[in-house]
Amino acid sequence: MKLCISHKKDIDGITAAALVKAVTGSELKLVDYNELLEALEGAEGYEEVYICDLGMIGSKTEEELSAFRRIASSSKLVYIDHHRIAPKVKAKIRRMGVVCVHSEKDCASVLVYDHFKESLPEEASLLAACAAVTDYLDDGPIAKKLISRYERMFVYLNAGMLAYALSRRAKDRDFPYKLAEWLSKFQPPYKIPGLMELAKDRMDQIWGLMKELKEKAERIGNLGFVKSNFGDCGLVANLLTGVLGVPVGMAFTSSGDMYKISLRGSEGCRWDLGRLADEISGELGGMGGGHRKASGAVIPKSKLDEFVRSLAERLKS
Ligand SMILES: [Mn+2]
Repeated sequence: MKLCISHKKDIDGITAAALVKAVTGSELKLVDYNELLEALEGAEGYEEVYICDLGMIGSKTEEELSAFRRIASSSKLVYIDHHRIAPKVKAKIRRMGVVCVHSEKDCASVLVYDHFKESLPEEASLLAACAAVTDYLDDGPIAKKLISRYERMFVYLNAGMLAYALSRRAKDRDFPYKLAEWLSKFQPPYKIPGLMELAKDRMDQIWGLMKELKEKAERIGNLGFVKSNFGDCGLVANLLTGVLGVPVGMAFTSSGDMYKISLRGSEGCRWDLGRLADEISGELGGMGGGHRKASGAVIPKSKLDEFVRSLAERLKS
């Protein structure tokens, strides 16, 4: 018996799982980052275990490493990923006898494809190429070569359909498994039953949302902001930058007596939104952080106006 634990939240993780399944016949366990440790607990007793597209969480690294060590002592363990990993941790993993396929330059599916290419049909490269597009790594050294085997738009359109269908079905826990099953048969995505309709539905949602944002969103200087009733604050904040033509978009949604906030930066964003989210939320009794152009925070509801004013002020210079 073989097992593949992979990321369930995006097309890269699901495609990586599908390719591993196609080659090894592995059982699949699709999880989110914070569920890796739990999944590792149930991974004993298999001959081979594959872990794909799941970066280690800083605060849990020690526990994850001891789970790796336990599994590697009785099974073949293969770790295929592209998230940043401390060189020390990577060396530790290798010393345990784990096969570690890692590069930050290509997405997990492309690394899986490359690792198994002798055992995969040519068609599998289309799926890896699509995954690279959805993970913003179409510029990766291996991905570039795979994409160039196809007509460019054929790859981008199939990739977009996969990503949109998945986000349309975000609440359906079985959908990632169904998608992995279809992809493991190497069908071009557009032939997957119902996929185009789901993608179209998602486009309708997004188009409607953009129109709604035009009416509801507010702006102070470089900052556009809106309360999101739609859920996906990251998406809304992202759309806002385009709809209002501002460098920074902010969307927030109610969560108990706190607001959850997402910040997104467009091309012209020259501020570190991760640092700003951390600083301002800290000053207001909340918490936050993230990347330069994508970050988040949680703050007490009463502090919302202050957060907006303070952020807009810092985006002046
Ligand atoms: Mn990925």
